[in-house]
Amino acid sequence: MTNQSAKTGGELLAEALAIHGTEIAFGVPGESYLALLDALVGGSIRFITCRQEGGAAMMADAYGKLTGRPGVAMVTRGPGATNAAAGVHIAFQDSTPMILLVGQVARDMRDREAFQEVDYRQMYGALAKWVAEIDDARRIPEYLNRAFHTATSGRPGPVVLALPEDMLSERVAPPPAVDRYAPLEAAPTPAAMADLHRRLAAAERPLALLGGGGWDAESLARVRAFAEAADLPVAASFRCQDYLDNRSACYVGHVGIGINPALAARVKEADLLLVVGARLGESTTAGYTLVEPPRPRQQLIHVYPQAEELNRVYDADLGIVSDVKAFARALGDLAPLDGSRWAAHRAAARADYEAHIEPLPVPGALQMADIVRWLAETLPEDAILANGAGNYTTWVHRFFPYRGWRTQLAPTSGSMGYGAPAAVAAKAVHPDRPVIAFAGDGCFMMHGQELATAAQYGLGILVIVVDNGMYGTIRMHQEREYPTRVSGTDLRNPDFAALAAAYGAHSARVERTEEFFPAFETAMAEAEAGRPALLHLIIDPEALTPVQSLSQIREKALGAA
Ligand SMILES: Cc1ncc(C[n+]2csc(CCOP(=O)(O)OP(=O)(O)O)c2C)c(N)n1
Ligand SMILES: [Mg+2]
Repeated sequence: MTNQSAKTGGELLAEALAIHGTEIAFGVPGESYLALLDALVGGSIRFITCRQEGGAAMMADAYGKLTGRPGVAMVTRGPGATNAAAGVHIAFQDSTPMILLVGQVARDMRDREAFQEVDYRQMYGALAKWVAEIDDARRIPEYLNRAFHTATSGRPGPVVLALPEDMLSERVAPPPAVDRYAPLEAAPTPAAMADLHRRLAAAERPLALLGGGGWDAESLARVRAFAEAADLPVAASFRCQDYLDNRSACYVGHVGIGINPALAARVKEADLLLVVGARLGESTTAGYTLVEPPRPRQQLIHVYPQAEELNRVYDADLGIVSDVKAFARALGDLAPLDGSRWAAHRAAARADYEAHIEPLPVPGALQMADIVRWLAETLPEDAILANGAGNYTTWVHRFFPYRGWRTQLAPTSGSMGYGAPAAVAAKAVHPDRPVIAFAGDGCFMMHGQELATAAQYGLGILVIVVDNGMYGTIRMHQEREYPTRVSGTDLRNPDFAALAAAYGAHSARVERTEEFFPAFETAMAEAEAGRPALLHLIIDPEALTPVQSLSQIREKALGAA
């Protein structure tokens, strides 16, 4: 190369990522993007080498959730890109800013179905907010500028950029760099806020519901102050339980899977729903029954950062296109509301919530509710709890009072396996905070190999595997729909403690509630010293839900048949 100042596409890409604030990238290497990997050598971006691209993409999602900035994952073409899909889907459904960089075949081989070639625009068309392929290294600053803005503006979400191999290695005269991205913000109009104030002031049984992307701790503190001043009951949408400190007298519970029936009734009977940031998806609305499309019975004020989402499913009485941060600021400017009319309603809803999180005894020697309540008392406030999908999540979601923004990492897409990789990313972002992943025996096997990543980088996470020897959630549905006909849901598991030990993690087997407490203390001491740990909890298969045993679910279904 004669031109000394020329740079490779990989170098320009690494520079652009650094300009936009990327500190960590999660990935699995591939020969399709060697020039990008090369550009990371000696640079400011830390590359965390993962064991499967799904885990890498989930880590990028968790990074995006924790920092509010796009999490970056790097994967190879074909199999790498297809493995990463679950993480991109999570980021889409959770409105998480994320950028997935995918190696691609060389430009002169495109459209021949060359080795591992995939058309990412088609493949990721329905899973990502934006998909593009960068054909010209000189346009990298332009594409990255758009990628960071697209991932963070309006409804945040994942962006996929395909990178032809020869584009990454080509040397070009560096184009002018761009400044660091600054997400754009839509704010509510004064007229909309005045309308909101009028409607709230006239309500008898209002209920606020928080969820979705784009929040930060400061905005949520503003919402909390507004709610507490107005005595307004506030609920969390599915898996957004850490948005409002659950100890606030205004917090009335989780509108998600396993909803408190008393809260479900209150959502239905509310005369005004103030929904901020949440889409009102299937899980939050109990299959579109608590709030019925297209004309809910409740008066609906829907605040959302993207106009297209408003009036898409629900015809709102007042739709407000606004970023949640700007909306939270505007709430602070409203004239005070007199909450005396609904104060008793709020207090009753709060009492229902408090009763609902009291542990209930279940079959067996291991009582998950007691363990989770003990954890809530023992863990510092900033501890981060991650999980994937399965009935084991019910114990955490129901009995753990979340106390701060982003102390919960849980996918609304219900993607199994998310807990362990999310915990790895959380520990990389917040080395000083305790990070605990909950996983089922089924869930852990999906991305549990990222324990090796935790061990490699000295990331002291604790994974709590709740082992009931089955894909419990599906068995539950099976017993409801096809009682006694067990099909495809039994699991014969490895010895999880031995498996963790093989990864270099500290581990222990726990069969009784009282064994958990000392085992936890030892595991956390190991984790604090930078060694990942795993506790293998054996739970009675009968203890399938906090309220109904497996046999009770079966008997009920047989009785109804
Ligand atoms: C990736 C993925 N595959 C399948 C499912 C369907 N699914 C939901 S929960 C579940 C079982 C989870 O089993 P486990 O982790 O052992 O938890 P348990 O329900 O037994 O507590 C399955 C298979 C899913 N949500 N995600
Ligand atoms: Mg299980």
